Amino acid sequence: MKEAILITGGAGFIGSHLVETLLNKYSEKNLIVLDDLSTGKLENIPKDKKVKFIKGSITDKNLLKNIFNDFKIEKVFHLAAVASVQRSVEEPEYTHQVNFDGTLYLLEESKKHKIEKFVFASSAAVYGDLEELPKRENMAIKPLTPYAVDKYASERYVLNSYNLYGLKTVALRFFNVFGERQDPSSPYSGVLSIFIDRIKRFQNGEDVKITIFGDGKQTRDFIYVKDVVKALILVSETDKSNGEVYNLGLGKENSLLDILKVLKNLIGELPPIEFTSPRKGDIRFSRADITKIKSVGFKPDYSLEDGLKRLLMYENIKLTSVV
Ligand code: NAD
Ligand code: UD2
Repeated sequence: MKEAILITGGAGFIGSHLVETLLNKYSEKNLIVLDDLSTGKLENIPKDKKVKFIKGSITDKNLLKNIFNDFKIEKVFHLAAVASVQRSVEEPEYTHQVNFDGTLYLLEESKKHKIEKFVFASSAAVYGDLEELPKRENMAIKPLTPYAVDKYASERYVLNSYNLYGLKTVALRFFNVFGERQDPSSPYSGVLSIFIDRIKRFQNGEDVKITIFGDGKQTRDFIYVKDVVKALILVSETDKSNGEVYNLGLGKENSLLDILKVLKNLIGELPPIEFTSPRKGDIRFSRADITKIKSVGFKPDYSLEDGLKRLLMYENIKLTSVV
């Protein structure tokens, strides 16, 4: 039987970067990408004979059974999800099936087949709008949306599987991830993907604006996607992480105004900026305490500015100076 690593959601933004890195790192392993292409794209998946793409849903129990019977799955990186909070509010039942039931089905197969490690993509959304900063893993949580509730419940099932059944598991609470291939097409897409899209269109002569909801002083802990991949692989390789949850950000706060300043320095002229009312339920400040993940050896490679430069170059956006 062929040994393989299963990446759910591998056609998506973060998952596709993970597949790319795993392909370079474990050149002898087969990589199985399970994705229903609901938001992911086929062209995101690297073309390589070691990568097998299966189009299907994590809610399809028979499909999961077949995958685990056909391959010797060693590790699971579980990233497939309804990743849009807005969609979770509009479609809570569907979201629950994917974001919760799907996780449970994958855990069941993983347990049955005694895999080596199960890595789960959770979210800083579990903290909700509690004000205390920085966020530590052992702080109170306040999941305010179906998305956040299902992420938290999944997280607990994932972590309890280690204590109850000895399945080696770990969960990471991603803060605000940005980078190449993040889809800017929805108003609820990651703010940096939207800013970069507007800059690109502005440089192409389109009449576009950057919209800021509120005063722009709200902060987020942005982390570049390659550092997210680095952390996912790191926690998958150490037994110290078994049954543990970790925040994943840079541990730094940047306001939208700070970021626009950085972008202006890199690019020169920005599109006009329009300030409008804050979004309902918007969180004012956010920052991760990353002491815990650092204690297992995580060290980010990219500052916010490094990540932004790479993203701008990928998008062929003209920079003012050679960087
Ligand atoms: P994404 O939408 O690009 O990726 C999700 C992938 O899952 C897509 O390829 C989609 O087609 C796939 N998928 C959805 N439903 C599925 C199903 N039923 N069966 C199989 N595949 C399915 O989003 P992303 O930003 O890459 O997010 C990846 C993970 O990280 C998600 O679990 C998300 O909740 C989590 N996360 C992301 C961020 C962020 O800032 N991007 C923050 C916190 C948590
Ligand atoms: C993130 C997640 C969201 C949920 C939430 C929980 C992303 C893309 N979103 O929302 O799914 O988990 O955390 O806390 O990861 N903004 C603008 N202009 C724009 C777009 C956004 O000003 O064109 C603002 C927005 O109002 C917010 C900030 O930028 O204050 C960041 O917005 P976001 O949607 O990228 O991320 P966030 O943290 O609100």
